[in-house]
Amino acid sequence: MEKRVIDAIIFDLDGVIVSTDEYHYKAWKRLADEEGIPFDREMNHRLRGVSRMACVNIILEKMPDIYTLAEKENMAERKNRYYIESLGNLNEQALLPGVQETLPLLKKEGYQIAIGSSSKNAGMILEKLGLDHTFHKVVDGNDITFSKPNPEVFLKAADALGVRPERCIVVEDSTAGIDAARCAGMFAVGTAEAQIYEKTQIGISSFEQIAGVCRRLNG
Ligand code: B16
Ligand code: MG
Repeated sequence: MEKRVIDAIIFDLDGVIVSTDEYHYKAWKRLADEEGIPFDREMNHRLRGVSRMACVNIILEKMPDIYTLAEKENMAERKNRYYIESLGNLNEQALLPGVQETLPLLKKEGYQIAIGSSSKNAGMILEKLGLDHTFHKVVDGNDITFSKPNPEVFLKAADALGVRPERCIVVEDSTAGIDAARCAGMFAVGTAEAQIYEKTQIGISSFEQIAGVCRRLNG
């Protein structure tokens, strides 16, 4: 493995910290079924990490001229309503395995930790999970102009932490997020389906492995 000095770890939110990726899927599925638009889990993979409106455009890519911009915006707003409804009972039980134990450990080892999420709901989700004071910085969909695969969210997180991009690790479950991390010059760690993505530099199968990756990189 290449050697780097790592000072900070930037985590994606949906699908890395918390299982809200499944809630996103169910909200899009409900909308698509109501509209009679074909939608399955395979298409859902392409929605990971990208903004709400970009998701609408992916879902409608085989019928680009059927819906007006206003109708598309309405679909995005409806999906968000379904999504927020489904988050009603969200609590720490939705945290992905290993998160609760590993985050304090990384902080204890001296790493800066941040969230770099495309979601505009990130603040509310972190609050429900009791993680609103855990990360040193949170950069989300409200802070950026371009969503992943654009590197903006991760570059802003590194800047907020005061850490150079090459000293950051990004942990991501989406290919768009891995592309964004590489474009930012950061070290890209992939979980879930991003474990086997060609641009992922290390794939991990459990969250606890992040501490080991940092130690190995720091030599
Ligand atoms: P919202 P992440 C992303 O979050 C999700 O992966 C993606 O599926 C979603 O469309 C995007 O946030 C926007 O979310 O509609 O809540 O603003 O994975 O970057 O944490
Ligand atoms: Mg994600």
